[in-house]
Amino acid sequence: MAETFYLTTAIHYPNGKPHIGHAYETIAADVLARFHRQMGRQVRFQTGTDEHGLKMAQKARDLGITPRALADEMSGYFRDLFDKLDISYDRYIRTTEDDHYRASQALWQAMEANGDLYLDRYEGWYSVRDEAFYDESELVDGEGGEKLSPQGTPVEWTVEETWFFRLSKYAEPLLALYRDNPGFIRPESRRNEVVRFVEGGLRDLSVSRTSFDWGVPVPGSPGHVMYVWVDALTNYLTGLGYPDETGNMAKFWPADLHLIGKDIVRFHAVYWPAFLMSAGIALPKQVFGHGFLLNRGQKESKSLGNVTDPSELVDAYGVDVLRYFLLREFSFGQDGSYSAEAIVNRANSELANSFGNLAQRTLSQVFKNCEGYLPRINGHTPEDEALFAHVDRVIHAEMPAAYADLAFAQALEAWMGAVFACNAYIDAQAPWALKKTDPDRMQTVLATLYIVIAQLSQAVIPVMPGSMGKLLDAMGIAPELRSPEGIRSHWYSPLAESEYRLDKPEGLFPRLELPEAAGEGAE
Ligand code: ME8
Repeated sequence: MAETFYLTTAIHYPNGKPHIGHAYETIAADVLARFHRQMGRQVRFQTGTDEHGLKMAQKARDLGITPRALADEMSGYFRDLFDKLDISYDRYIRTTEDDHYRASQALWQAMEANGDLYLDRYEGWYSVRDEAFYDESELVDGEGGEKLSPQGTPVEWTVEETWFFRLSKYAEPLLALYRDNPGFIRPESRRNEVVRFVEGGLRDLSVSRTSFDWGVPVPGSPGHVMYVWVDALTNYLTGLGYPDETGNMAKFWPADLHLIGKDIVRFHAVYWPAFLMSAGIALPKQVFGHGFLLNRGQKESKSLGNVTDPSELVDAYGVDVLRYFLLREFSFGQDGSYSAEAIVNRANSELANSFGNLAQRTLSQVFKNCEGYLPRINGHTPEDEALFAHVDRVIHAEMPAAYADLAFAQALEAWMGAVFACNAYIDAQAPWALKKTDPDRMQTVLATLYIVIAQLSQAVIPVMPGSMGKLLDAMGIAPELRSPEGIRSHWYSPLAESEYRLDKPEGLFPRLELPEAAGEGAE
């Protein structure tokens, strides 16, 4: 049976429309999902929306609509965006779905059966924006002397009767988990933060609310709804059919990767494994906290209102340009700042001028000088062999290792290096000049380029599925050859012998112009 790979993004709060951070995270997850599928793994990829909690309830109240109506409307925008971004999810989960109520209540009951839930009075600080409880010692002073959460969001004093989860009991088991599985939290800097936090000691966690009713009801405790993070985290199990332990649960759990942003690492690397330990469920293998995207150095957030609609970026630059840019420009674990200029420069220099031009020059020479028939190979020179060796190393060793490690920028840098090598080769070999002097050699040079272009296209399908699919279609390369193994096989000669004929090649990546409003924002 094929190896499985289960990966998830965070589920997004649909209290507003999606922003660039949502697009970034989901694109990265999609690239991984597509990469692992290409490697022959059976992948399950889940994303969706996190629809309960006080933040949703308050936003709906402000708008004068029900939280469900708000969730229905906004969740649709997320789903539409993900379709537009070519996200190949297997399940789009909404936490207001029936199966999610069942799963959350089952997890609750399992924690209760283990003696980890008790009723008490909560008094402390709560941030609605973060949907998080904070200790007094964690708070910072705002400019006006008011108290703020460590994320800089407002906090309010809350007094309620609530259920508590015995988180304190799990400090030692969690530290053992981090010690025994150094890869459990990545990158390293986030792991260190979490270890320090847990070493400082854990207090029991308030896990239900009585002051509002927009949530999953606590089983057997009328008036209590679950703290939104309890049900939110459970989504990763819901999507596999929990509490039914057979089927997809047996096949895909534990998750291979929870891909999330750096602000919610604590929930995934502390609370979530503690809940699972309590319920006797295996732990996910890895939590990766990626960096934040800034718009010209400024934080973008729904609550601050300086949000760029990612859907407009797709309209302006194209979906594959945006996918490529986001993964190429920033080192994945770190923060990054984007702008219209950065997108246009990257797209023009690397996609239009380097790769696009390489493909266009090669295919149009095949079209014109060989009447569209694939050129014949008449013995390779050491220069051809050196190019093959470079491209092989990049696409069979460097890129897969980098993708698997979530080092997307590194994978694409290696790819660009190979594209440069191809451009240097075409300039040095000058096939256009060989047409008259040595047509056999011209054929070999174009055939060599045809092969490496196909390989390089295959290697970036996870990042640019639409454009690379189009290019490989035009080149006559069958879908079953579009994997590292497939493209390694001897497909060229059979294709050339099949008398396959190229159509007039179309440019893949048009040169982009800066929008009129350049300098004033990326919108
Ligand atoms: O946190 N750059 O939802 P959310 C990059 N519902 N990533 C960003 C970002 C930015 N500027 N802003 C946010 C939640 N993110 C919870 C998650 S999971 C069981 C529940 C990331 O809509 C953020 O870190 O506020 C998170 O991973 C995701 O977008 C959704 O954020």
